[in-house]
Amino acid sequence: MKIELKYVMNKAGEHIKPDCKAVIFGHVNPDGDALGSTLGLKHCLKHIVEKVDVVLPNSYPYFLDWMPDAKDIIIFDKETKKAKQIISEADLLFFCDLNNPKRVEDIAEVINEGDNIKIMIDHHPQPAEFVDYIISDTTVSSASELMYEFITELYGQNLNIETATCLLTGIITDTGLFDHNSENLRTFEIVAKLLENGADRIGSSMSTSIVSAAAKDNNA
Ligand SMILES: [Mn+2]
Repeated sequence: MKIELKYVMNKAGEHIKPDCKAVIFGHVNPDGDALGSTLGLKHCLKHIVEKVDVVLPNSYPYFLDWMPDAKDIIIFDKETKKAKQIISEADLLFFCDLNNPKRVEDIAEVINEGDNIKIMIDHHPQPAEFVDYIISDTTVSSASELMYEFITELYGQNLNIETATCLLTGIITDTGLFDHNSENLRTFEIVAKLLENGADRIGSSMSTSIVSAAAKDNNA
């Protein structure tokens, strides 16, 4: 990992404190990587900060329902009032698997209302400068892969099973079971580390099989 990226990770990490309230956002029409990166971070931070929630602009596909804490995700277009309240009280806002406030749709209107620090963790090109810290790497397979680097840089190699499972799902779904975006050997090293930490390989792979089957159905 580039030294500059490590530096930004550590600078952003200085804001993560035990009395913090954090909200983690993923992109509209969430996929496996959006849930993987956001829920992966949530399962790490819930042992570190006072409160942490995942808020998504709209619903995620039914086949990601099994993911740890997926049912606790706050869907902004359904629970707008509750979501706005939580966002206004947050000290830390994380933007995962997205590079532009347009990708969170109506949520973008409320992210500047509270006194908060904004951190982006993403792999899409040309990140927009709407956050305090841009942790961006377009060479990684997925936001979940970059999230692994972020979490382990700050907190070491031991991940809980839920975090490992969520990050593995993000990597497997964004690479289409290593069919694309996975020419980098580092991806496979990280997958090995996630499996060592007890990641649920079957759940992660199953989600990808369903995505592939749905894509074939649509093309038929
Ligand atoms: Mn992604």
